[in-house]
Amino acid sequence: MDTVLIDRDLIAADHAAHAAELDDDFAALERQLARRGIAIETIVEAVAAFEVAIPSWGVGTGGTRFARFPGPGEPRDIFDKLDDCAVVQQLCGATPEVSLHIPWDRTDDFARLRVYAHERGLSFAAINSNTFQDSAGQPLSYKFGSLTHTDPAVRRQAVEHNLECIRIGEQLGSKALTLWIGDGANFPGQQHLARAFERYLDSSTAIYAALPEDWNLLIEHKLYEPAFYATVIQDWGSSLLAAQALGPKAQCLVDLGHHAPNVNIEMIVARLLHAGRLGGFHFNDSKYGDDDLDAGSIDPFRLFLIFNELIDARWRGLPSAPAHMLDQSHNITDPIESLAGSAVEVQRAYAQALLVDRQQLAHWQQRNDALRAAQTLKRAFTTDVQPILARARQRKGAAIDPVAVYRDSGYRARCARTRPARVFSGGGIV
Ligand code: RM4
Ligand code: MN
Ligand code: MN
Repeated sequence: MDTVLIDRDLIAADHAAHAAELDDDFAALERQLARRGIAIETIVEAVAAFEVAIPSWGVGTGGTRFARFPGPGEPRDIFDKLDDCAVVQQLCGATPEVSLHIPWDRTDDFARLRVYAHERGLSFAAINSNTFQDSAGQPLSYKFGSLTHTDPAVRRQAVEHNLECIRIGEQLGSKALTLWIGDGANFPGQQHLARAFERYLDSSTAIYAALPEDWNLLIEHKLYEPAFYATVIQDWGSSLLAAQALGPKAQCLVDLGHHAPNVNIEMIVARLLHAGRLGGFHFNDSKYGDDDLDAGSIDPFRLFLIFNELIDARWRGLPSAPAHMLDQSHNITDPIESLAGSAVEVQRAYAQALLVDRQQLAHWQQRNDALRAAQTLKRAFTTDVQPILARARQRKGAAIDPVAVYRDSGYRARCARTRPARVFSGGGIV
């Protein structure tokens, strides 16, 4: 990594300021875990190896349907966005990959972009196509759908866009295309529900056929929005049916925010693991209808329960390595702070899940001891793993206190000087 955006001296100062306190807390946790038969070092190593990709659109300030309140020094293009992503990575050490969105991140020189990323210690995760908006110069509109549109010419255009995304992804070194469409209906009767799904299968078959050998197609479901009555790929059932129809490279992607409140997402994860089709996650949190709040900010227990299923599957020897990505929109915080914080929250859930005494859990489950089984899970969830997370960051040269280092760095103020504000009005999804 040649380009350093946060002064290394600041990180050294952060380590010096927090080392003694961290050593103390770490030693206490080490003793506690040793009593439980857990070697803390194995957990630190696992956490240090854990990565979660950043969505390029996550470093811009988001908005709601009602308004967007731009922050200072917002990234102007994908090069600026990569700078911001590199800062997140420097702070938390867990986010070396970036997921692009085309056309939002279009540039005329993707080879240069790859080098630019590499110089900042970054590489590229799944590439995302976008057929939920019209872009300048596009001949046909997606107002009434894209891959499932009633007009075959629109479907062709949408397929062609996805093929172009694959070509771009190949130049960048991506290994997956994420397919999320906004297609659906606002009125009962507007769309033939069965035929729309058939058209989806037809269009996605053409995309699947163009996938390079070592690529995956990640199919992302979402229950509603922008379509408010019916979404073509509405749920994990539709997603799984499509993946199974397409072939082994087609996998389901679970965006946590794309479910109705109270849906048992860990159960969905268990089912997709069973089917061998869990391809990846978009981590975020939600309370009502929003799908892009910071991971772990509302319901950290749910995040833990999802990781519990993943670790359990690993424990049982199921082959599965789902891609991890954040997918958030930051309306009122500095996106860099939110992303670094969210990466840590995802790591926290992972570390807690690694602490579950699975032998004991299996024992209580077998005896139908509901209370003891629940307590076994809760014991792992309520363990304060902060010293483990901080130790992993310290060892990787990231910050022990990422937000403090970031604020001391003055990075945003520097950006505000070099990136002139653009004038916006109205709302915006990201
Ligand atoms: C969608 C979905 C996709 C994301 C877009 C911006 O709700 O989560 O993954 O690419 O938003
Ligand atoms: Mn998503
Ligand atoms: Mn979403």
